[in-house]
Amino acid sequence: ASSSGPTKSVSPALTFEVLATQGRARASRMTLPHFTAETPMFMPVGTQGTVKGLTSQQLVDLDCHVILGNTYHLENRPGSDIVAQMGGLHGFIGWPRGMLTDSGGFQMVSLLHLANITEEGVQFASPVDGSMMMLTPEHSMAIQNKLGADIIMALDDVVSSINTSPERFEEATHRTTRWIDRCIKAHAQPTEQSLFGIVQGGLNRDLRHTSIRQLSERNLPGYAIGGLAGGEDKSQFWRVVAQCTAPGPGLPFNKPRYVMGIGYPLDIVICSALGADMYDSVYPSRTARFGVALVPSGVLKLKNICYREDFRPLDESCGCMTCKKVTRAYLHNLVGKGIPFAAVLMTYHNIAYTQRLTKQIREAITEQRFPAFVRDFVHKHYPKGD
Ligand code: PRF
Ligand code: ZN
Repeated sequence: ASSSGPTKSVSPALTFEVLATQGRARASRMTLPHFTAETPMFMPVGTQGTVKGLTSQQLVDLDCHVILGNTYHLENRPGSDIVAQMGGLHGFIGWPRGMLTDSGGFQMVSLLHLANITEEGVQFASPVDGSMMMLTPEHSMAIQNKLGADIIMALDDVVSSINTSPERFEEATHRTTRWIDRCIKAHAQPTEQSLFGIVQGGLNRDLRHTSIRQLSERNLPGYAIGGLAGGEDKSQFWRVVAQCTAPGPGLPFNKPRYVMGIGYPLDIVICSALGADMYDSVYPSRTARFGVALVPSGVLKLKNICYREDFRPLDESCGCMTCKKVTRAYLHNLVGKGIPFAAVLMTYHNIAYTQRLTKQIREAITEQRFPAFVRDFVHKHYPKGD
């Protein structure tokens, strides 16, 4: 690997080693307590302890290295104490490989719209009985310690990158730093679980700079880039990621970089070119449930009548269980009738597509042909050049 400075970092519960680079892109190995993952990687989201429609074995078959769980949803029901009694999230859902849990604040703010953020934490009305509850950095750490994921996320003050005042962005950035110190202090198992910090700062260059610097000083096992994927312009989004991954002022080269909430294939390719390593999103699985298949040319909307007598697989070049066994015409029929099995077949294919994409990215970087891979990917996605 060609770079300035160290290419490896060793933390008590995470070893990260950059194996190959091309431009800013890197192919790396990340050793976790439950699995040795390869990056760039995509982590399917299992919000309720399940990637909807798929079994753990299918996720293994699909070569998923790490999946995501959510603090907030599991604390609500069944509660982290019950999960802990079953050996943590790994035991609860029967998943043998890497696991990452998000801290909960973003889910409450983005999904519930009922949250009120103060210095103490994120206050929200319980969706179960409407009573007021407070998620503090300490509480998030206690829950995530009980869930036992390989990687846990700091509680951050997430604000939408659109329709937010500059003052609120500034407050959120500095509060996220104050909260990371509370998270570090409260994290009870640093030798078993790695705490990642989350860079905030919206689309503001100075705030992002401050956040990067303050978090890097904490010398954490890894870092996330948060506050994006909220509907901002692509050019702004890529500029912020590029700032966070820039050699020198950006995040440390020898630590994993996780762009939160990213799942569009094009975003995964571009962010990897910019030097990011990890992504998560409900997009591939959610869009599958809406009858949308990811393919090299973009998407197929299976509800469309044009598939009624289309006897080809979703993607000739895929070879996943779905593509081996069934046709577009069959899926069109199931999707049109709202039959749940359609979601299983479609989700399987979309996760297969996304996992293959990240594998191809890793191989292209390793074999020093990543620029050609990016050109080919973009050309297939936008054949008309627009
Ligand atoms: N913070 C946390 N989780 C997240 C995000 C974030 O900024 C995003 C991006 N908006 C997705 N998931 N904690
Ligand atoms: Zn397929």
